[in-house]
Amino acid sequence: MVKKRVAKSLSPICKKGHAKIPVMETTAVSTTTLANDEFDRNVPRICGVCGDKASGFHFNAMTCEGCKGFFRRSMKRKASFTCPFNGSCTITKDNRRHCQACRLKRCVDIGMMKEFILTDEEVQRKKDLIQRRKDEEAQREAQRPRLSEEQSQVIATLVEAHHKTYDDSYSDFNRFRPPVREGPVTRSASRAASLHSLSDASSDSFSHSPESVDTKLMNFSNLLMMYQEQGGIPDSDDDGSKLSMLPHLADLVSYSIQKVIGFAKMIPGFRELTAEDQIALLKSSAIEVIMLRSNQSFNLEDMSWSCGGSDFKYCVNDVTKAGHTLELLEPLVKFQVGLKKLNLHEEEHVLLMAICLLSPDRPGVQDHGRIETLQDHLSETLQAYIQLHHPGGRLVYAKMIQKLADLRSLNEEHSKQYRSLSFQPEHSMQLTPLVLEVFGSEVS
Ligand code: VDX
Repeated sequence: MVKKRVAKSLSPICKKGHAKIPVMETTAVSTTTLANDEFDRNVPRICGVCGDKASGFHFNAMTCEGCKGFFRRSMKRKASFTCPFNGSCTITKDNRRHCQACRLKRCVDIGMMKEFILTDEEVQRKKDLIQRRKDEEAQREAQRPRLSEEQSQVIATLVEAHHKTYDDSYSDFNRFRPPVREGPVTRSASRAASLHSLSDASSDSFSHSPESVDTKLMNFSNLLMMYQEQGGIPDSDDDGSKLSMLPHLADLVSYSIQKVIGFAKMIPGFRELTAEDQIALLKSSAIEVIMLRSNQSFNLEDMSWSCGGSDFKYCVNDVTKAGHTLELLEPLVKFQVGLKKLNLHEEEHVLLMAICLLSPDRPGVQDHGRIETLQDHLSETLQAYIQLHHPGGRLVYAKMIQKLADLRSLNEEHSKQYRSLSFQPEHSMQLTPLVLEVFGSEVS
């Protein structure tokens, strides 16, 4: 089959210096494939013959459907026309039917070539090719690996559990003891956290009777409500050791613990663990899950947790007024930034929280094997999800696992600073029974 090189000067389009003309392997130059070529993108879509709206490249020139058909018919019929006028008619959309001779001449002038016209056989071959591609694509789609029914179900359950336990309006925050941002900042905060009093304020937290974890969790929330109703009268004079943000942040964390418990109970398999294992997992992971879930309110622009209005916007400085130091807060903010930048899908975010909660290597867990199986199942679901639904997410899983490692050391540092805080009765009295219970060192 003869392939003609298309001279660059043939069409006005070529003259503009668009370097390459896509001459195809066979003469079967598509009348439509060219339309998708990079090279037509900057070309005005106006028919080079009559000025009508063009539908793409046809037989090597940008033309409308009408002139495409006209050229093909003329060539197939080997027609020869004569101009009734003087052979220099201007062809327009409206008069293009008037002079076939000048219209055809214009076709040739702008570079249309009969060699580009497909024979009937070629047309059929092209149709077959298109159909084959369609079939292949349909087959690929059918063979694409998918999440199992069970995996999809787990994800749906976790997403729903999270929606039920994370309120984006943050309206409940109005029920917490109010935030107070006052007093000498860093000095009092760091002093409070570095003091190691020997008094143990958490010894009077409620005892562990052999009731079910559900009853215990119920007690948690009742106690929290009672505690909240008592409230705390803000002390206006500042002796330098008062942690003005502690009541509010203690209530925020206490409230969040309840939500984490609610979320945990909806993780498939969690409720079937023994009450002891449920408690061991919650006690050791609560702060990590809170740090994870708080990423939803974390704001990269001002590096703060923004939960509506300026009252409920928490910056590092505010947290120092709850007795914590930069030794925790600096890596905590770094963690939040790194996590935020992963741009996790909600599905990934909830799976990460569930995986964190179901870590078998936590102090006090009995049925290590069972928890490991549950966690493995979630990890596989997460990996499959990322592979299938996170474009360019090859490294996302590894980065998420690194975040779990970061959380362990944040947990470690928080425990250390929390211990200092809880050793001081004037501070531990600002905590809630639930916080004392969950972050306390007693084992059930
Ligand atoms: O996202 O040692 C989420 C709900 C919202 C808001 C939120 C923010 C979490 C923050 C910001 C949530 C303030 C300081 C916090 C941080 C996570 C951990 C950190 C609470 C909680 C503190 C180091 C925790 C100190 C707790 C304590 C005083 C008891 O659930």
